[in-house]
Amino acid sequence: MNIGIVGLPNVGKSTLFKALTKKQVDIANYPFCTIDPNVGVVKVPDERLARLAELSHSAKIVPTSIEFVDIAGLVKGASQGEGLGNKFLSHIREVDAIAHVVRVFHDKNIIHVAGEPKPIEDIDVINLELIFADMATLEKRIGATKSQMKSGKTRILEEQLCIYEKVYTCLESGAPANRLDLSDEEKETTRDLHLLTLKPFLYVLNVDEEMGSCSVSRRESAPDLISEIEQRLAGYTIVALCAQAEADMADLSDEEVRELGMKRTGLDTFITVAYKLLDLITFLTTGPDETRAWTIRNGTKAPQAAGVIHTDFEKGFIRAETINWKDLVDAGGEVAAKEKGLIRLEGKEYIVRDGDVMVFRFSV
Ligand SMILES: Nc1nc2c(ncn2[C@@H]2O[C@H](COP(=O)(O)OP(=O)(O)O)[C@@H](O)[C@H]2O)c(=O)[nH]1
Ligand SMILES: [Mg+2]
Repeated sequence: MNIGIVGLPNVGKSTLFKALTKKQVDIANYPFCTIDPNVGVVKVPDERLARLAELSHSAKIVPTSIEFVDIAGLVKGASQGEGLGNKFLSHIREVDAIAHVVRVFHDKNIIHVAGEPKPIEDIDVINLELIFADMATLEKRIGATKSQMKSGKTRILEEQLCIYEKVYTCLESGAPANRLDLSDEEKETTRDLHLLTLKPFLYVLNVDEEMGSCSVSRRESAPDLISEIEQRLAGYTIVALCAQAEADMADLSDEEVRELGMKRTGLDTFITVAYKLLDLITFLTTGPDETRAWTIRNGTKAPQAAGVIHTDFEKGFIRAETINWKDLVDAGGEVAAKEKGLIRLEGKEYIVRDGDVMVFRFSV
């Protein structure tokens, strides 16, 4: 599961990526400098791990991770092959979700492709390119479906056509397809089209350092421009951060960050919401060897969750001793939690919840 970092050139995508991975990538002050997408595997911050590790006297902590892809700048006309157009669009097609970086910061030394950053217009430029690309994909499919129907109308084809047209109408109105509340069945029908705007979106506002890193949901602290953007993007997840400050902090120790009065919250918030956007949740295992976070898709049942650790755990699954991490910490440990009857025995149909601490019983 991965997230593609998308946006106009020079908005701070590579800077954000560098902050994420602490891995030096090619950052230069001109468009199209990033041609091949860079992939970075990033630790997901999780406060629960340290708390559990303390409780279990674990020798080590193993966080879970997600993958970010730094995709080079999209420009107006990309869907017509402008810039490095089609290549970029095909990179976007390969990611599971899109983090759209929007330049809000001011810096006259850094060229903006359209003269000056106008965040709302910039958002539309990118979204329109993605929408145009999807419309082209759908036009082909609608045409093919119609000609298939000429040689034999079936109910399935009619239903498919109806769904394709519904999505097309949405795009035509200028809205991304993820604005539609498609049923699971409708999503299944459109899956093989790999539509760009059907992927989940999140917006990263790259703000001036003085604006600080904040979650935009704390509206009272957000400046006017951000409120305006927030209204425009109602319904989508938005994170405001200063990519440059986050990248600078990536090279500092925790102590130095504290001394400078800075906070890493922006980047951590971004990683956390990206993880949620992918519909991923974490379950935990803890013991003297290690405390570890494991990633599963929301809705995964216990045996399949066990299978993430080891295929034998899934094949020979019997049951899972399960407790919420906070209950375990509050109880003061496994023994006390057992005495209090807080550890549940869950079977094959149990749907694992975020924050479950699990011990799998299995036989092979
Ligand atoms: N002032 C300021 N400059 C930034 C910020 N983020 C990135 N930049 C600068 O903007 C330029 C383009 O950034 P880059 O990450 O390469 O943009 P990309 O084309 O979107 O990948 C670089 O010179 C960065 O140092 C920021 O938050 N504030
Ligand atoms: Mg770049």
